[in-house]
Amino acid sequence: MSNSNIKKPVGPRAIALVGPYGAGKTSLLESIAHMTGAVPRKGQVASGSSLGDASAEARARQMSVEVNVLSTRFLDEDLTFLDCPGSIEFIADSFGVLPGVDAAVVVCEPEPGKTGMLRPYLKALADAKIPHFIFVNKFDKASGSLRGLLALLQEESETPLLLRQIPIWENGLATGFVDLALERAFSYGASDKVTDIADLRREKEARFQMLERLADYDEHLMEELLGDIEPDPSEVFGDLSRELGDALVVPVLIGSAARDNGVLRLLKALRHEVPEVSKAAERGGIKTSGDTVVKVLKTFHGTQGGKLSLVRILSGSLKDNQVLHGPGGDMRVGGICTLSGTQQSKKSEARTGETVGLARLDNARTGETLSSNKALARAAGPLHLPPVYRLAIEAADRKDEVKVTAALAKLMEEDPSLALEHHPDTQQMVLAGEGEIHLKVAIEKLQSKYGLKLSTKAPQVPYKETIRKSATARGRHKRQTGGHGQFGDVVLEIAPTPRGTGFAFQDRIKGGVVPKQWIGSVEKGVVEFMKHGPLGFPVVDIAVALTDGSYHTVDSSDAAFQTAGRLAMSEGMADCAPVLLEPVVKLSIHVPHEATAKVGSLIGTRRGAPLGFDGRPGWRGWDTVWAEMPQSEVSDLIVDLRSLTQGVGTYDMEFSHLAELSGKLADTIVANRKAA
Ligand SMILES: Nc1nc2c(ncn2[C@@H]2O[C@H](COP(=O)(O)OP(=O)(O)OP(=O)(O)O)[C@@H](O)[C@H]2O)c(=O)[nH]1
Ligand SMILES: [Mg+2]
Repeated sequence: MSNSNIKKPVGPRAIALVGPYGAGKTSLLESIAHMTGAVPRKGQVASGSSLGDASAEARARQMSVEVNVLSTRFLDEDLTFLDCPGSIEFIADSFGVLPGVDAAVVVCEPEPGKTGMLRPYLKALADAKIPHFIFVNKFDKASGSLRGLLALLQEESETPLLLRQIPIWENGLATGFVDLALERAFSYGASDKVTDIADLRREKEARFQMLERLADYDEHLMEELLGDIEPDPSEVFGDLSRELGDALVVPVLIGSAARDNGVLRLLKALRHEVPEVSKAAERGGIKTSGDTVVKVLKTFHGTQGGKLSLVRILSGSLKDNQVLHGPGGDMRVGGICTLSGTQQSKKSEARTGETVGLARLDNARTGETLSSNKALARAAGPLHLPPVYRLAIEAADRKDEVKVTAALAKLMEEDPSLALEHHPDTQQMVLAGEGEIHLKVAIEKLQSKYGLKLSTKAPQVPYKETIRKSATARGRHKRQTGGHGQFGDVVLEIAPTPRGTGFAFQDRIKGGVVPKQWIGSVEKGVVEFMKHGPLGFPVVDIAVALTDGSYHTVDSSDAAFQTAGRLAMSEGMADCAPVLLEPVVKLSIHVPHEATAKVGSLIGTRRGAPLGFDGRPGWRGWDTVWAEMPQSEVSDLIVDLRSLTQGVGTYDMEFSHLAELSGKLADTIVANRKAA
C-alpha cells in the first residue's frame, strides 16, 4: 500500500461517542480502553466492571447517566473519548460535549426497527457540521442486509452516508469484513487479521459506490472514475479525510464492541482522518492564537464538594494557577488532571487539543468559553431542550431544606436540562426535566452524593375558579370587647367578567357612608378572600363593586373593613354559581411522519383538540402537530409520545387559556382539594 498510511502525529484529539440508548457506546469505550492498553483487563457493562458508568445510579440501571471520559494513547497519538449517555432523557450531555470535539462516532445497532432513534444525534451533528462516523455495532448478532439498513440510516441523515466496509458472511454470521478503502479483508478474532478477499466482484462493486460518493466532492476523482482509471490510494485517503473533515459525508463502519471486532480499524480511521483541533476551534468561531481558549464540556461535582470542569483546550496552552476569564467572572485554575474513568492523573500543564479536568473554576458553567484574553470569553448558547416531565419535591426532613436547595443547584450545574420551578399558586417546589428516569436519577444522586432524602409527588395543576352569576351581599363585622370595639359594614356587588380580565374593583360609595380611608381596606379583604374561593382555588375574572355600607367613628378600622370585605365575599360568592377553571396549554408536538396519525388519536384520548399539522422545518420526514390540551393531561404525555416514536417524539408547550370545567371530573378535583 502507499505511504498515505504513514502520517505525522498530530495534536491530541477529542472524539464523542454518541447515539441511541443501549447501542454499545460504553462497551465500545471499554474495548478502546482495552485495545489501547488503558485498562489491564477488559470489563463489561453487564457485570458492572466497565471503566465507564461507575456511579451507583449507572450501575444499578446498566445504562449511562452521564458522560464517561477516557484519555488514552493509540500508537503515537493522544485521543480522548467522551462516551455520552444514549437515553434521550440525558441528551443534554451530548449537546454539551459536541461543540468541543473533533469528531463523533454515532454508535447504533444493526436493527432496522431502531434506526429512527439516531435522528436527534445525526441532526445535531449535521447542523453543526461536526465530522462524524456511524459505527454499526453488535455485528456479531447481525443478520439481514447491511444495504437495507444503510438505506434506512440514510433516511435519518441529511449528509450522504459512505459505506466503508462490507461484512463477510459465513452461514448467516459475519465472520469478518472487507475494508473498501484499503481493499483488504479482515477476519474477526484477535486484532482483526488480514485474509483474502473471497468475493472480488462484490468488493469491486461496493468500492466503486464508495468512490462515486467521494467523487461527488472531487472532480478529478470523478474524471478518473468516468475514464476507468484506478485512482491513486493517496487521492482516496486524502478525499476520505477532507470530506469527513468538512462533514460532507458520513463514513459507515461495522463491528462488535463486545468482541473487539472492527474496533482497531475504527481507531485507525479516527487516527488518520479526524481533523486537528483547529477545525473545532474554527467551528466555534475561535481563531487559533497564542491566547488560551477552553470550552467547558461538562461540569462534575464530587462528593467532597470539589467541582471539576471538563474542558477542551481549543487554542493555546494551560498552566495550573493560570487565570481564566469567563462570562461569570475571573477564576484561577486550581488543578489540572487527565481523566480515565474515575481515575484522575494530576499534571501541571496541558497543551492545545487536550481534554482535561480543571478544578475549582467556581464561576464557570457548561457551554461557556473561557480564555486568558477577556475579549474571547463567551456565554453558553441556549440549550433548546424544554422540560417535558415534572415532579413536586420536598425535603423528607424539613430541616434539610436549605441543604436540598444547595445540592439541587449543584445538580443543575452538572446538568443544564434540570430545572427548578416554583408556582406561586400551588406553592410547590417542582423539579422539571426530560423524563421519569432523568428525575429519578437526580433524586437518587441527591441521596447517594449528599445524603439528602426527598419525597416526591405529581405536581398540582394550578386550577382556578370563577363565577357564572352575579350576586349582592352584605358583610357586617361588629365586635365589642372591653375597650375598643371593631366595626365595619359593606355591601358588595359581585359579577362575572370575560375570561382573562382578572379582577376589577369599583368604588361606588355615595355620601361617604364608607369613608375614603377604608375603601382600600375593603378591597384588601376582597383580594384576600379571592386566594381561596368557595371551591378552594384562586378566583379570577370577577368584578366587585362596593356600593354601600356604614361605619363607626371610634370602632372602625383598616382591619375591621378588611374583615367586612372578606365576609361579604364569602356570603355572596356562594350565590354566584362558582365554576372550576382548568389551565389549557398549546402544544407543538414533534414526531416522525409515521406517528402523526397516532398522535392525532392520542390527542383525542387526552381531552385535547387538534389544531392541524405541517412538516417540521429542518426535519425531513417529521411533522409538527399543534393541539390544545388541558394541562392536567400533559403531565405524562411524553411517556406515550415516546412509545409511539422509538423515543424521539417530543413537544413544546405554552400556556393558552383557562377553560371552564364542570361535571364528574370537576367534582373529583374539588373534592380532592377539600381533602388536601
Ligand atoms: N451482542 C453484542 N452485545 C453488545 C455489543 N456491545 C454492547 N453490547 C451489549 O449491549 C448492552 C448495552 O451496552 P452499553 O455499552 O451499555 O450501551 P450504551 O450505548 O453505552 O448504552 P447507554 O449508555 O445506556 O446509551 C450491554 O448489555 C452490552 O453487553 C456487541 O458488540 N455485541
Ligand atoms: Mg453507555
